[in-house]
Amino acid sequence: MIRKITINNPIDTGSVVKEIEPERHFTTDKELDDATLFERFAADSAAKTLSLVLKDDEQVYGLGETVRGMNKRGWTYTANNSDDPDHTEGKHSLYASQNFFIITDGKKAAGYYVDYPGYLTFDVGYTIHEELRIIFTDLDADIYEITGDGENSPRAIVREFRGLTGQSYIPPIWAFGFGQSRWGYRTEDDVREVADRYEKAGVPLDSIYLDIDYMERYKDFTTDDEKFPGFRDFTAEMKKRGIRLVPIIDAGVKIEKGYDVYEEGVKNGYFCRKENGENFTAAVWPGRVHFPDFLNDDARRWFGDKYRFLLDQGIEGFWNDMNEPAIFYSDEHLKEVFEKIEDYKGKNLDINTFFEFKDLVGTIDNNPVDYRSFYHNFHGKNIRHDKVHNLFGFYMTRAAGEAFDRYRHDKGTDKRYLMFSRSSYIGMHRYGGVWTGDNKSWWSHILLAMQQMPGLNMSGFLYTGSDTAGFGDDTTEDLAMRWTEFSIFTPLFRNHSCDGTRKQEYYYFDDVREGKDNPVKAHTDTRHIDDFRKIVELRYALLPYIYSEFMKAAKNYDMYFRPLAFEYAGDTRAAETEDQLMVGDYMMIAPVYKQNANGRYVYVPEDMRLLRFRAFDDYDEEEVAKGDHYVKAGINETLIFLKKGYKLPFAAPGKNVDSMIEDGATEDSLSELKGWKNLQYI
Ligand code: MIG
Repeated sequence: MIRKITINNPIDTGSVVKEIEPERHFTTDKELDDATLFERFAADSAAKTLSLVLKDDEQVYGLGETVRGMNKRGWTYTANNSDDPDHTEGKHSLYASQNFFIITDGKKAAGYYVDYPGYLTFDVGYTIHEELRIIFTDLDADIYEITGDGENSPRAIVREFRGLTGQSYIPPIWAFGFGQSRWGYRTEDDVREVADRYEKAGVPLDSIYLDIDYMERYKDFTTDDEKFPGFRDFTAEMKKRGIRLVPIIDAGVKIEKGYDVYEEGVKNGYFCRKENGENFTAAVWPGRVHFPDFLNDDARRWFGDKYRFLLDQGIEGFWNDMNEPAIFYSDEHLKEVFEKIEDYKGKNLDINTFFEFKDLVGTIDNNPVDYRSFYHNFHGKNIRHDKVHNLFGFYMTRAAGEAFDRYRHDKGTDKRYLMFSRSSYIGMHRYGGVWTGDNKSWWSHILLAMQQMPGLNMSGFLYTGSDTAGFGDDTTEDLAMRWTEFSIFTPLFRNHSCDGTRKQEYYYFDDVREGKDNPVKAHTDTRHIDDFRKIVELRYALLPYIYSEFMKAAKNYDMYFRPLAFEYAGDTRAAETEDQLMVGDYMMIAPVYKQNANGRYVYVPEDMRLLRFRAFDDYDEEEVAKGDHYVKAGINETLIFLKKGYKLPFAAPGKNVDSMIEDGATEDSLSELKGWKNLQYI
């Protein structure tokens, strides 16, 4: 059952697709403070807080893409989409806000969705271990309680909730293949080299991502004529080789006389404005930019149709970046900072002033002051950005999603396009997936990525994955291999890294061995690209399983990745196991995420069959009984646990996804395990 209450005047975020009458609409503080909401929450309108008492055995799951573990109890999380590349335990928010959580004692569960697009704090037993508090900036919200339809397990709650918010985005099937990316491919030849090297090594590859360098001076919907001359031909050339190019789109539009997107935006009033009516200026990659007002229907339609510039050149997928939106600085704030800096000149900076001075410059990016200084035209009203901050990435991606519908209609096709975004809010899951942003090449971030998956899936984001081998900092070969052994199970499987960090294309590590990029001559003849190839091939062999389970989850409003707690109700060991995942209905994974380890402890929640893969055609298997086991997994070995009696559908890997599909196969047939070449069951 779904119940709804409304407090004061909420903003219609567009996240919910089912109209539900609120059973109560509170319009005065007194009414609210006197009520017990959903028989559980007490309100304190002066503190703008709702709170409830958590029982000792209650766990809290959800809140989407955040730091820390799957059970959120014991920390505060803020809904405040932020471009923060340091995903450490002390943080409170990353790029996304998914304000849906479940409270469960392991048997019964109830879900809560707080539909509120501004800054919101979830204190989940942080201040007081026995209390969950939701602290609002303004007490205007729609709040839903979801208790299940006959069944009240966490998974049943998720399904009911997802019915409320609509079906998840489904990408084209090639988007389940492997994608190579790096911020640093600056020319067509750089991209060709990636394709050549993977081809030479026999590693399957479906896509190569284009980061900001393909554009002319970071201008959206342009291509650089010198570095990428003949973009259309280049796209076709790569497609012929079986590789799709996936360009990035940034949220900010460069201010430049004569640049059509800028000129049109100004002329039609499509940009976000300051209080005085002037267009708001911030600086990001291209220097000064304006932000399209994606919340305004006309502006959204206009920006969305701009994707045609690339669609018409044969592009079939995109990633939307910097859409929190990230702000390097605003002119106003920068000016203030420069003025203040004057005051420090010639001063003897002491314990107080030194840190003041240092912080002054440190606060120019993503500053709350800037987020309060521009406005949207949303549902015909002028709304200050901070009140709807967490919707910006959602509406940018919605712009693209709606435009793809129009494009399909105009072209008379039903072709799907790849779309995923960095920033998100519930509702965006209908238009695209997400990647988990700028993680680091740290072992702890393999675990973080695993722990982020269920929360994202709960709120509808099924097409998701992390930057494999890590985005920031320098990777190592063993980290890349272990991370890949996890990422082959994520629907979005992409190796991506930051400009200036150590390279991490899988062939690179052998280049180092051979003395390239390495002053010391090679010490070994061992080639590891073969191991990487075998792991990537295993992904392709698993595609019938991955794709059919993904499609089942999308169609049934279900989860593809689940915590063990959702599967083994009442099993307290399962509930405490947060470094393993259920993948689809029949599989459990337990990736190794520690350096120099040749195995790991695994909690096996029921008698299972363990497959230990060195390659899709080289594996051993054994029966493992319910209980704790130390399971060996050498650096090139991937562990898969299957429910007993289940036969795993398995295909012969090809050079890309298309090559593994029979002529005439459709999305539906493939979801039903028909139309894969050489399908067998193991
Ligand atoms: O602030 O486009 O998360 O994937 O490589 C950096 C450059 C901007 C952030 C994205 C990252 C991308 C990078 N972008």
